[in-house]
Formats: sequence, C-alpha cells, structure tokens
Amino acid sequence: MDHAADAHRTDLMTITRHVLNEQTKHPESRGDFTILLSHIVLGCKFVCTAVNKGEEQKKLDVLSNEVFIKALVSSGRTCILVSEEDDEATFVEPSKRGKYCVVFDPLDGSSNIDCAVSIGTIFGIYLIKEGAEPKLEDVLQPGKNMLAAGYCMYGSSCQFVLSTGTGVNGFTLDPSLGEFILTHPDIKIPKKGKIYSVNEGNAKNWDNPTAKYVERCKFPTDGSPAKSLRYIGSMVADVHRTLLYGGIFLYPADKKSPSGKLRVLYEVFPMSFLMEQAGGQAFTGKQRALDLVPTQIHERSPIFLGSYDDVEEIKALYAAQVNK
Ligand code: FDP
Repeated sequence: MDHAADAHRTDLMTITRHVLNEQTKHPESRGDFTILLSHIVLGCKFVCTAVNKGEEQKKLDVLSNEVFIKALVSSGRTCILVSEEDDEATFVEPSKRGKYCVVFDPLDGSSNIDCAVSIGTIFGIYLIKEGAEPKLEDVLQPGKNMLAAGYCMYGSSCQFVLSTGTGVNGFTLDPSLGEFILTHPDIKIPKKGKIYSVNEGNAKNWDNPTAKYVERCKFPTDGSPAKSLRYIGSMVADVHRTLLYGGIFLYPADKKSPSGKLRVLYEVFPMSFLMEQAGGQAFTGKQRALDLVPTQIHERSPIFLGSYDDVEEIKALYAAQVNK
C-alpha cells in the first residue's frame, strides 16, 4: 500500500481550512474574510444543486441572485453589493454592515442553462476604508485593488477557483461530504498555449489587431503549429479551460459593440485578477485590464486574457497600430 498517497488522500484540505491557514499569516486578522467566504461558498453549493436539478433559465437567474444577496447580507461582513442581475448597487443596512464590498455575477453564461452547458458564478471582493461610510466609489476602483476574486463552475464537477492575492487554488466539491476540497493547488497557466477562444461569428466587425491576431492563430507565420479553436460561449468555462490548459480567451470590441460585451466589475476584473495571479496576463486592447478605472457599475470592456506569451502577441499588434 502506498502510505504517502493514502495519507494525502485522508488529509482533506477544505476551502475553509485553506483560508484559515492563510489567515494565520495575518495575525491582525479577526476571521471576517473566512466568514464572508463561507457565505459565498454556501451560495455556490445552493446554486450547484439547483443547476443540477435542471431548473429553467429564468428561474435559476433570479433564484441565484436572491440566494447570494441574502447569504452576503446575512454574513454581516458586507456593505455594498453589485450584482449583474440588479440595476442598482445594494447598500447593506447599518446594523448588518461589514467592511467588504462584493461584486458578482450570480449565474454567468445563463443562455447556456437550457442545454446543460457549464455555467458559473464570478465574484470579486474590495475592502472599504476603516470607519468610512460606504459609497459607490468604493466599488468603482481598479481591479488591482481587489482583495480577492474567484469563480465557481457548475460543470461535470463543481469547481471553486480562488485567489486572495497569493496565487490561485482550485477546489472540487465532494458531494458526499458537501465540502470543497483542494484538488488544484497553486495553479500556474502555461506560458504559451495551443488554444484560442473567441466568438468568430463577430469577425466581420473586428478591428485590425484582433483580426490579424486570429488570422495568425490559424496561419502562423513563425513556423509554430496553428492553434486549436475552442469556444463554449460561457465565460467561466472558457476561462477555466484557458487557466488549466493555457492559450488565450478574447472578447474584443467590434463595430457593433465598441466596448465589447463583458462587464468590467464582475467578469473582466475577477478573471484578470486570477490570470495575473496564475502567471498570465489580461489586456483591454489599450491597457492592463486591472488598471482600468470603471465609472459605472455595469460598464463593459474588451478583454484578451490568458497565457503570458499569447497576450504579449496581441499587445504588440495593438501597439503597432497606435505607432502607425
Ligand atoms: P451569456 O450571454 O450566456 O450570459 O456575459 C455573458 C456571457 O454569456 C459570457 O458568459 C460569455 O463568455 C459571453 O456572454 C458569450 O457571448 P457571445 O454569445 O456573444 O459569444
């Protein structure tokens, strides 16, 4: 019997244990983040069960949002919540307030629900200034100011991927335990990948750098093999694959949507945060994605994210266009 492997299998690193371990590195910490995260995890477990039951799209969208808002407010650790489902930000009443702002998309990729394709929840967390009254500007901050970000993917297994700013870790829900167990410690994205991921149906409206980049993926000029195309059309699933296998995910601007489609606060920022923490890059076509300063909570931005070298290539094409 392989005792070493067995010891590993029986030493279960749950997500709570992992975050508590991290917490010991910050002696001033009072466990507020651990409590907040356990409420987010609870929301994800609920949504996972509902998705597995095959509830219809409209019901699931609304249900997921309600579950997350209630879980976050009842944690007593939040002050401002921004959800993809709500036009306005929610300001938590003073008696239930804490110091964290949570921006989230409760059920991203929801047009895929009815055909049982993987979908997910995406979230990012900001901290407000000690003792300050919460205001909308607290969430209109660049993504680099996020304290943590992550997503939960409801797929063939339920995966929770988290970064608290010291690398990226992946956990898999063990349904018999009802716990997320660390299965993908310290995820690093390959420096260069073999896959590109984009909705090519929009190609006729792309700008030059995007069109040129995708052309090069298919017809490389440097002797490297052509890349494979994989596009699920569900951001969490496309980004999850990119994180694990490497490559690039693009949702560029086009003539019809000059700001692209994806939302800055709860799609672009959390995924860019994770990519950078895993050793990759995220670029908007103009700048590092995490440097962007949003002016509205539902703002959109073009995004190119993934393996370091692949994003470097698209950056060079945009730089060449500017210098023309
Ligand atoms: P959906 O419309 O199904 O909710 O922003 C939402 C999103 O999905 C992302 O999850 C996904 O990456 C993107 O839109 C897909 O957009 P296209 O259908 O335009 O490719």
